[in-house]
Amino acid sequence: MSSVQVTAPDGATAIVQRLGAQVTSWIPAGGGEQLFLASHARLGEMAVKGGVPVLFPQFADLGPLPMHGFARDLPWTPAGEMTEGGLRRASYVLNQPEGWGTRWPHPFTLELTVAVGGPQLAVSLTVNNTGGRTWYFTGGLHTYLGVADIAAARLDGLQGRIYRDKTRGNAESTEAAHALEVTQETDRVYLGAAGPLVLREPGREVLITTAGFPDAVVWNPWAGSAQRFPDFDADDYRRMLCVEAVVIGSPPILEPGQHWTGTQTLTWSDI
Ligand code: TA6
Repeated sequence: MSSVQVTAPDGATAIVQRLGAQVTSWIPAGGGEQLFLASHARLGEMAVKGGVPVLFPQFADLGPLPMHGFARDLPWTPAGEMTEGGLRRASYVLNQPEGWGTRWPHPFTLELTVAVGGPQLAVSLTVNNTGGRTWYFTGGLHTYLGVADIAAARLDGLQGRIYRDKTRGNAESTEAAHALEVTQETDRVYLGAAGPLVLREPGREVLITTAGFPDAVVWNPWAGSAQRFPDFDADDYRRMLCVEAVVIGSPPILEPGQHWTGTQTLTWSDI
């Protein structure tokens, strides 16, 4: 099966693809779809623009690996589901593939847990060093939040944070906006911005909290850059804002047998 629907006792649902363990839909109890999915996304065939792609062991182009590493392009193995405290939890694992040593010489196991119920979606990534040497990684959860119209969306919680702006050669600035409006291509790594952040638009708020992820990325390609994406319709950029939970500035260093966990929790409210 290429995807699984995870359903909480109260009817909240998430859909998780086997490819990349990518969450591609989240509908909280009593609400509508909260995540963006590109209009022409080819689910099950490739990592798609939408939902929650898992980035490991490299964020973007910060190293020699393909953009955002390889975890999003590999099939993960379902590792069980359970109901606990009103949440339905589904887990997926990814072991280092056979013969992978030439691409990434460090044995690892990843575990992704998706917990859905009530107004919440929580996605947790655990990285285990199963080898005999110490290594480090960057990465995170490249969450695409859906919005009705980017012109009316605001992101609160970043004021005063230092960010690297990829659209200006990674120049560093301090965020001045109390409520960030996205009016052009925006591609920023906010360092030490663990949140909480709040995405607001008319009639809706999404509270974004994290544990373990120290940094945040805010990305919208805007009309120009979005033209390069075969799975985007011309107006798709207006329906999305990526608010990513990431670890970039201080990569976690894992000694043999050590693990690291990061969680992003999204809480929807209808205001
Ligand atoms: O996280 C932001 C970013 O690194 C952008 O620079 C942008 O290219 C985006 O991710 C999407 O990357 P992708 O490899 O999915 O096209």
